[in-house]
Amino acid sequence: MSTQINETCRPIYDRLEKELIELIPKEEKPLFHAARYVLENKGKRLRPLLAILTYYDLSNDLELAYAPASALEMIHNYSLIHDDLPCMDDDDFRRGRPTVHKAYSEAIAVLLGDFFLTHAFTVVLESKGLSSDQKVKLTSLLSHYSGGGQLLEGQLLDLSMTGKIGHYYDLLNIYLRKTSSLFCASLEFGAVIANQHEDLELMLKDVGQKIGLAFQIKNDFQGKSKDDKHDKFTIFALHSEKQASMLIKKNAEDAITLLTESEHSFTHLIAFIQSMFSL
Ligand code: GRG
Repeated sequence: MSTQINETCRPIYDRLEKELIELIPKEEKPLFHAARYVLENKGKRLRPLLAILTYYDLSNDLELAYAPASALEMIHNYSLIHDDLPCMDDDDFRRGRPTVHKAYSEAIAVLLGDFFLTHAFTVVLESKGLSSDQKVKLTSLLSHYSGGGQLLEGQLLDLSMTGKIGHYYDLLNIYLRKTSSLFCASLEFGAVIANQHEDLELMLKDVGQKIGLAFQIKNDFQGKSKDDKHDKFTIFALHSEKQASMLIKKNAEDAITLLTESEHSFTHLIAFIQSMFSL
């Protein structure tokens, strides 16, 4: 990320890190120990940061967004823990440390994923300062985007395409589900916490889809050698590296255009997206 956005986001990032740890129950139980092992190892926190910055640009406030944004990071971590399992992508390392099933056990990894998934809903429902109506909308977004038609279907389609080459729309279908879904949830979270109209949510969903596509294609570059070894269906089955780079730029720029054309001023969100894609 650029220095400028790091300076803007640093206090938000630091506060979010505190919130994430605070939200894990304090008891010394194996599951909560493993939860701290995962969350103390810092990720980029893109999904909560996108939610918080969307809310900030719409309201000029930050406070109300930290807890619900943390729920998004919990869902994301659940999906990574399960994705790393031997029956899925079978990875030994995540963020430079042994994956949960390696550091603890497969049983703990399954249950920790389940814990993060369920706890995310508790966190939203117990978020301070939100109305019941807002909580219903947020939990409904969470269950929609992490559910059977989105994140889970994306993962299943992704696994089922191993060793095969599909059409571009097959790839889009996978990427929109396995990756864009949580970006859509993040941006829509920002709008709901700021009590905005549903029309704005629709536009932000569009933005989330484009950021997710750009992000997944960027991720394909980073994981290319491993994906090739495992015969994964990625953008490189259909496009050259040059075309893939153009698709990253096009989707990220289209997302920014949508935000720029809005009646709201998404200054911080746009700067963050620019920093994500070095625009
Ligand atoms: C197993 C329920 C279940 C879902 C799996 C999200 C997912 C679906 C699989 C993870 C593997 C993968 C390639 C996901 C696409 C999204 C992605 C690129 C995740 C990595 O996100 P980052 O880079 O990770 O934001 P950090 O570590 O920064 O949080």
